[in-house]
Amino acid sequence: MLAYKKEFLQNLYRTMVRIRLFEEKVGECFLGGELPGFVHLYIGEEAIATGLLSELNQDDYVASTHRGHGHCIAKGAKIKPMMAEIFGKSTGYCKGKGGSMHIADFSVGMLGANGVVGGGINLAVGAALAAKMKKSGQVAVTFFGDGGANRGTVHEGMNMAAIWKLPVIFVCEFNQYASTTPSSYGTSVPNLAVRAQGYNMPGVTVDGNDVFAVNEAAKKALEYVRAGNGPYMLEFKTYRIKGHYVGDPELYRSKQEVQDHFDKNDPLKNFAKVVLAKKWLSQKDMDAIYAEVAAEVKTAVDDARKDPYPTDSELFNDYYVEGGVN
Ligand SMILES: Cc1ncc(C[n+]2csc(CCOP(=O)(O)OP(=O)(O)O)c2C)c(N)n1
Ligand SMILES: [Mg+2]
Repeated sequence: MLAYKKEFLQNLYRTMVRIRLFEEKVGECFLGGELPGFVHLYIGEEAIATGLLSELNQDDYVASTHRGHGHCIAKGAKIKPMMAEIFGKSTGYCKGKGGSMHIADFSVGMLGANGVVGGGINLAVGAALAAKMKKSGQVAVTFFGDGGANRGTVHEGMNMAAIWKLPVIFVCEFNQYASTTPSSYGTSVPNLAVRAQGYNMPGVTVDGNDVFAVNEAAKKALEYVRAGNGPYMLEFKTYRIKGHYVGDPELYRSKQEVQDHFDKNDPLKNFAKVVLAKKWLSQKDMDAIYAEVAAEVKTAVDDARKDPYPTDSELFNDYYVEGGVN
């Protein structure tokens, strides 16, 4: 294994813990009846967003999914306005009118979570087309699940990105389920990366619960895409630890199956095992980061609880963005 700078390792851990603790809090608040709408948690998949998006520049683009909190956090969105948005408060990213599945922060290249499965694909392809036309050097990353992989938009987007050699990375988060449907039933091949061949782009399958494997794969993909070779597909194998949404009765799988995955393959524990064994970080280093993030998440929730809801007069504002995205 390669050596990494201490600061980089601390940042990886901080981002993974930030996602984990943010999601645990969101789950708790939802079950406490404090949140409107639906929330889909990213717990167990933290290494993917973290290992991959840590390699992007701030002005590179990300188009996300319904399970988007982790992507937003790893791209640099702030957790206070994220939490406020999920609470429906006027201090949120969309002034409380979007909710969990519409969090966006154009200032850090986050084009938005997306309630439409496969809905982020063509946004990313469009952003990549703009980047290519402007010769800005920016890349676009788009996420989709093992279920979303079967949407037409993925195939349309991949073909267009391939023929026009657009700087897009197509990222499949293969977490074994699409809502209640196991991937073994709903998806034609065990490794979706083979589909990249059909669009004449590289496609690799990587362990998505190993942040180092994710990061190495991300660096290779980015080098290829930034060099102007066209799109690239990354498939990350992972497991959805929580229900499809908070409150999902999960009648389609056993508690034992979930527990086994969490005990044997939690991305945070995997990270800790490596960095402690190699003495890259100490337990003390990690505990300090954990405590700092726990306080940050607590403040975000405390503030979100106190903040006001948008007023009725706000209802028809903000339908369009002045000037668009740069
Ligand atoms: C176009 C569309 N069809 C169906 C849905 C309902 N839906 C929301 S999430 C989901 C499953 C998605 O599974 P996957 O792509 O594997 O992502 P995961 O939830 O596992 O992260 C479905 C069917 C939707 N939101 N949009
Ligand atoms: Mg899935």
